[in-house]
Order: sequence, then structure tokens, then C-alpha cells
Amino acid sequence: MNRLVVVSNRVADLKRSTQAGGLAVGLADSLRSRGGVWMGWDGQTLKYEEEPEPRIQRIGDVTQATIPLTEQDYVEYYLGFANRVLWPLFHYRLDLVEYKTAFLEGYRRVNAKFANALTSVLQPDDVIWIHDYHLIPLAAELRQRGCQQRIGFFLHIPFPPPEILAAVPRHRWLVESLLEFDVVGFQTNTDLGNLHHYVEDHLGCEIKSDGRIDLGTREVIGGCFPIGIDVDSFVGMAEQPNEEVQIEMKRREILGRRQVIGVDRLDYTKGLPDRLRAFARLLELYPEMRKSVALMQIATPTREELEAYIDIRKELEALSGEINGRFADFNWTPVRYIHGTVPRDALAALFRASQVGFVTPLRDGMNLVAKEYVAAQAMDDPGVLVLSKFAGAAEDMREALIVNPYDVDDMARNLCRALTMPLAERQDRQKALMERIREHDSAYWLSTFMAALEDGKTKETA
Ligand code: GDG
Repeated sequence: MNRLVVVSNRVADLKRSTQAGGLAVGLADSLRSRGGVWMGWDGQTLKYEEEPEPRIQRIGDVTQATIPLTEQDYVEYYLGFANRVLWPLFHYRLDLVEYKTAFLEGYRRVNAKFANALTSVLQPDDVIWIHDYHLIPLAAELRQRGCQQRIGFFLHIPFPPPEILAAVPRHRWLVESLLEFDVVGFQTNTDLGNLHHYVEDHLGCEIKSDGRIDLGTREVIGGCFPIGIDVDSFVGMAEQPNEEVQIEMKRREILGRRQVIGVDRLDYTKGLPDRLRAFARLLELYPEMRKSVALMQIATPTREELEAYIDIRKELEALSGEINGRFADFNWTPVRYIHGTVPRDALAALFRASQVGFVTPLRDGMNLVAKEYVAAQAMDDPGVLVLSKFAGAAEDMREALIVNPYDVDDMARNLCRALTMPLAERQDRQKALMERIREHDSAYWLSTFMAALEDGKTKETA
């Protein structure tokens, strides 16, 4: 087996249990199982003239190699091109894109730094797996430095249709950079289809029947590799007694109250304002639900330096206050809005103690929370997943109640359906969903991507 070298913007803290964010969670599960090297930015900004050598640290079977960035890199590459251009663009939010040439320059500069650092760590038989939108030009940078190893790329977020992508300057350069990889992986068939449409329409390339993109001189494997979770480990966590959550659950049982739960990074793509409005609409449309159900929304702080994130935070605080002001009673608070981070085992216990998992992003690559909610349920008395049709997870998790996250009434009706669903139907849906998340778990994600990267095998040729 070749040594696996993973590269992503940040490396996860493998010793911490409060790590939020899908890439960190998904990759940590996979790398722990296979071992290898993980390279990324260490989160620090320093002043330096000469690029420092990567810092090497060994944790179990994983060697982490990290580099610092400068303040200018942070502003132009991370806050700028990655999070003011690519993140909104790839989530179909052209209204939030703020393109600047300096951002693009910062993006290219940091990718060159990553390539320099990586070159010092690489061995001839390594396979390299690069992650996410921060590092699209990295394969081209590595090839310029003589790197001959196989290089794969996985996009954790959606890939937009050509009509949206073509609105940003240098879109052709971006896609051509993507095609420098040997394998380009997406979460869903929709995302893969969007790349295929772009290369056909804008580059005139042919797409082969197995999804390979024919560039004339070489072929690129384009594939769909839905990310998953380590199901058994999450089931184990959810089954562990968590005293604080259990006391809280007993109190709710005595009062005959159910809980709807939402857990997200506080991001404008996650559809949080309309989720809260949908919960308020439930209380309006079905007054019998008042005092018998509450919404717990955990919104984990993220990218707090950006205006769009400050705005969404303010909007949510105002909305939850407004809903509570309107509906709360002296002994019932309809919305519990938590702006903070919860340990992973407590999260698992909270999912298990909640009768509905409410996952309504406006657009999401996959959404691991949907899979975690299902993994956490008790099979004899499971809760119900209400899931946005615009989450990548909806392509596979068809037994969830699928909703339109822009339609507040549709979400309210489905919440009511979830809260009143008979036990037998809940069990049937849970069984089917559990089978699906077990089939497409983190080990499957790793092995199918590796088969494509190491052996050139795709689903069609495997
Ligand atoms: C990106 C894509 C794709 C959240 N709050 C806490 C916490 N979390 C954990 C969740 C889950 C992860 O963070 C979030 O993952 P998601 O997949 O839901 O979303 P993104 O962070 O946007 O991830 C996404 C993913 O990458 C993987 O490819 O699915 O579409 O956007 O694991 O449980 N964990 C803890 N405390 C919190 O407060 N411990």
C-alpha cells in the first residue's frame, strides 16, 4: 500500500472532541484508519521573509506537517478568494461573491507555498489526495515542481452549474487547474454533471461513458464519491449514557414534550433563518403543538471575521428572541438557540434524545449532520429526519422527509408529520436510512476514492 499524503487548508486537531466542520470530521475518521501524512496551514499568521519548513508532529499513525501563513495570505487567500469568492460561488450565491484581483493573487501565492512545503515532505511512491476549494491550483503547482505522483482532488462542497460558474472572472483557469488532477471527486452526481457540462460547453472536451474527461493528451477521472461517517463509532457514542442529557430528557418526558434538533456551523448556506421561521409556522398552523415541542438549535461559530457571518448571527439572535417573545410561556421556551460548540459525545446523546433531526441547508455538499442524526437513533423508537432536497445527502437518503428549505409552510407541515408519525413508519424509514449510511460510510468513501486514484478504477470499471 502506498503512503497516503492528504492536504487540506487546515489539519484537524486529532486529540480534540469538539472539532466542528465536516471536512475535519470526515477526514480524521479516514486517516486514523489508514495512517499517512496530513499537511495544512497551522492556523497561525506570522511575519516572515523566507518560507519556513513545515512543522512535523506524529499523532498515532498520522504524521501532521503544518505551515504558518502571513497576515496578507490570510486576508487575501483565506478570507478573500476562498471565503468571499469560491464559497458563495460554489453554493450558488452570486449575490455574496466579492471578487478582487488581489484575492486571486493571494490564492495563487498560497497554493505555491503549499506546493513548496509539500515537495519537501513527498516520497516517490506517495499518493497525494488534496481536499476542497482552497487548493484547486495545487496539482498544477506540484507538476511545475516536477511531481510525478498520482494526485487526486475531492470537493467537499457543491460544484455549481456552468451558468453560475461562468459569472466569476478566471473561471476557465479555475476549471483547467482542476483538470490537472488525475482524479476529481464530487459528493453527488449533480456536481459531477455540472463539471461535465462545463467542460463540454466551455472547453469542448468529450466525456467518456465511464465519466472520464478526454483532454486529448490525457484523461481525467471524474467521479462521485459521497462522503460518510464512521457509523459504529457514532452509534457507540450515542449509546453511552450521558447524565446531563438524560436528566434533561426525563424532565421533558414528564412534561410530555418532544425536541426538534438542528446542529450546524453558523453559515448562511445552512438555511437557519427559514428553519426558525418554519418552526414558528408549525406553532402557528398547529396550536396543539405549543408547549409540547421545542427546537434546540446549536449554531457553532465559524468565520466570524466576515461580514456575511456577522449578519447571519445577528439575524438569528433577533429571530429566536422574536419567536420566544411571541410564543413562550412561563414554563416553556419554544426555541433554545445555542451559539457555541458542544463535545461530539454530547452531540450524539442530544441527537438520540431528539424526536426530529431538522437539517435544511439551502445548498450543501453532503451534510454529515443528517447521517449522524440517523446513526444516533434507537432502532426500537427512532426519531425522524427532515432533510433539505438541496443537501447532497438527499440524493441517497430518500427515506427522510424531504423538504424545500425555501418553503416555510412545506417545512412546517413536514415537521408536524414527523412529530406525529406512527412508530412502525418511523422504524421502517430508520432501518432503510441506517442501511444507506452504513453502505456509504467513511471507509467506503476512502476505499472507492483510493481505488480510482491508485488503480484508475471507477464505479463503472470496478
Ligand atoms: C463541509 C461541507 C460536507 C457541528 N457543530 C459541532 C460539531 N459539528 C460537526 C457535525 C458534523 C460537522 O461538524 C459538520 O459537517 P457538515 O457536513 O454538516 O457541514 P460542513 O461543516 O459545512 O462541511 C458539507 C462536509 O464538508 C464533509 O465533506 O458534508 O456539505 O459543507 O460532523 O457534527 N461537532 C462538535 N461540536 C459542535 O458544536 N463536536
